[in-house]
Amino acid sequence: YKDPHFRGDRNTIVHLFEWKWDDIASECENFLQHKGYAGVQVSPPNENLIIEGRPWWERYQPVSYLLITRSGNESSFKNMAKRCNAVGVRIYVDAVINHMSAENGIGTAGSVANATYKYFPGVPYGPNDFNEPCEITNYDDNVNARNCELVGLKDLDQGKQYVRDKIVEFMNHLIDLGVAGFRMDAARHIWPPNLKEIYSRLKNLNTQYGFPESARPFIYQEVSNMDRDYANLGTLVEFKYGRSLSNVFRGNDKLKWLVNWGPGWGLLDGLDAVAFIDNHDTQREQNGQSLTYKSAKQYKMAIAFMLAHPYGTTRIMSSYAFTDSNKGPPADNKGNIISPGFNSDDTCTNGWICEHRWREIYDMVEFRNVVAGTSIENWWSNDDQQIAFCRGNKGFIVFTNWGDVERDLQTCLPPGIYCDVISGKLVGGNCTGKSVTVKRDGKAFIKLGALEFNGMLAIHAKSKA
Ligand code: LAG
Ligand code: CA
Repeated sequence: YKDPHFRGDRNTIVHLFEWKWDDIASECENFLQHKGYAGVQVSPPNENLIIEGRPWWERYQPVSYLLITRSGNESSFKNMAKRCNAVGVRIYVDAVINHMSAENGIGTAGSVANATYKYFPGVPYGPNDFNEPCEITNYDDNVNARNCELVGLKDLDQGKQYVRDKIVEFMNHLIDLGVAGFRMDAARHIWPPNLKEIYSRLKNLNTQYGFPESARPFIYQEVSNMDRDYANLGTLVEFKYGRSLSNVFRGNDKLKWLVNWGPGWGLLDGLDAVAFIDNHDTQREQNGQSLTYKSAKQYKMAIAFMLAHPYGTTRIMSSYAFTDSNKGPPADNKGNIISPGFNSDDTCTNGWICEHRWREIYDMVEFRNVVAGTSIENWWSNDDQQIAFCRGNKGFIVFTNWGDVERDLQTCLPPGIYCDVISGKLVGGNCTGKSVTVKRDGKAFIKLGALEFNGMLAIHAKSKA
């Protein structure tokens, strides 16, 4: 359950938050495959409660397991999985199985949600399929956190065979349709032995979509405190990763201390972790600790560091613009989601931010592919806010968060002229941005000013002029 089944040396899952399935299919074909992205995390695909004003969080209020939402229906989902897999991009589903909706109403497929009496005929679930009502008041108390209602959401009893059967049926249906794995929403609120049984009954990934025989789905669980009981079952999203790294790139800590980034900073083992800077929740936190697209320079540095560093399975957030934290995706007055449009420089229009289309970010996804399998060598720091390191003899990166870098540094690369992939790129043998001349001893004179547009410089084996 810990292998994401990426194709080749590709890396990184991009969370295309609230995107429509048809748009994701096109994005796999037109953009993601060419930039080396390995997978897409999609918003919950099953029917959710329609909530007044259409906040994004209505998708975390399930009404049934029918695959009909504002993102599309089952046939568009199937088409997306087929087209993305065909170009080597995997699909990971956000699986909301801890609970059903908190309120009464109608779902996106027209099913009734009777939360008061706990009838969800679209599944169907009835009152006996839920835990006794109580409110979660102590996240550190396993019984309270797992058997009570998370913000009032009706809490399913995964201890019941019937409930597990319905969940397994739902997830296996998605495996049939070609998905590679699941983000387990609210996993911390589900008993590990019940999750274990659910995972064990999942089918192997569908070989028709290019997965190897006996491939188990990739599982990454939303657990905010590190808990071995969950890490034994699959991987975990590592919340500390983005918070600590954001703190560093905000200037509250020194870059030099990143020398032992990883378990040395209290993080999980990299093989157990999905690493990310921000997600759809943390980017909405009041006085949040995580950098987001709103602090672009610092944010791009944190992401560049994440992608340059070998730790973890990496995930990039791809957002739409918001100030009101409840605001749903760009939509017309009937509530239909408006597709992103694209500018000539690859960035998005129509209210979509599309961090994954920012040049510095996708160029670092390529960097990570090029250096796959190598380790960090020749770590350098000025003992303060400037660092540099090599990835084997394939890549080299420099950061400054304070003061100008103007000195010779060891790049570990074979001699030659390389294009910096942050300030520009290699086009027809020439660099559109800075170039770096690596001398015979592997050293190069590096110039990177603290006030430049970007706070990093990166070269690699495939950016040689
Ligand atoms: C998650 N991870 O474990 C999601 O990442 C997170 O976004 C989900 O909460 C949560 N678990 C439950 O799936 C989101 C919003 C909540 C929202 C909830 C249900 O962050 O704010 O709650 O989805 O839609 C909302 C209201 C609450 C209200 C509740 C029930 O904000 O005030 O009590 O609905 O009506
Ligand atoms: Ca629960």
